[in-house]
Amino acid sequence: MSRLNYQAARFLTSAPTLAKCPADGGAEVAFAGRSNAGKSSAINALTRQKALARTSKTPGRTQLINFFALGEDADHRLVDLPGYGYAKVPEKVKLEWQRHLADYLRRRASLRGLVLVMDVRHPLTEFDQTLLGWADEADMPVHILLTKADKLKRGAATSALQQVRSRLREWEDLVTVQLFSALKKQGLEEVHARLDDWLLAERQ
Ligand SMILES: Nc1nc2c(ncn2[C@@H]2O[C@H](COP(=O)(O)OP(=O)(O)O)[C@@H](O)[C@H]2O)c(=O)[nH]1
Ligand SMILES: [Mg+2]
Repeated sequence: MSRLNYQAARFLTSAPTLAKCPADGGAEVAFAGRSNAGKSSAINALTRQKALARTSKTPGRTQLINFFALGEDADHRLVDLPGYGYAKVPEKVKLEWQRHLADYLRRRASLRGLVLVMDVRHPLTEFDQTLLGWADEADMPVHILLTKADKLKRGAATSALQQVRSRLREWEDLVTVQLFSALKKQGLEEVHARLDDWLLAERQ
């Protein structure tokens, strides 16, 4: 059983930039990942809501940072970051967003951890690796979801998991990895446990 009530998640606000984010108090966990990786679907599965974070077959539309509060107050938050890597976004906009993201990781005091969502069939893209580098610099723990695990046979999924773990061995103090499927609701408890740990930890 998770300690926080993820089903009670509600939309709080959207922000176009870090400067317009809600007050930097309490604790939050941000979800990042390539467009179409399955980020919104993961948030919906974790909160058992069908359309809390919009899912879309047209990736890359959301360029806003969306905040969700777990319950009445806004002390515990999930944050849906804009997806990256969408081809139709102009290069200038991409670079601008990357700068914001790096700032957010460095400066957001309430940010306790990053959930990095990757398609299990296409893990560790170039920008995933860039992001891991920034997280490392910011000393920000990362939990990786290898999602869409339902698209692979069990053996292939397990071997993808092992490969990613071994490629990330140098970061094993900061990074954890698991298989996930929003479609099959696979791996929810493991994510909830990680989110509980981060969101309920005493500030150091
Ligand atoms: N089979 C399968 N498809 C998924 C899963 N998660 C997401 N998808 C599909 O992948 C596409 C992109 O998902 P979405 O959550 O919008 O990705 P986002 O751009 O990262 O937020 C949609 O068509 C989803 O239905 C999953 O666990 N299994
Ligand atoms: Mg999305």
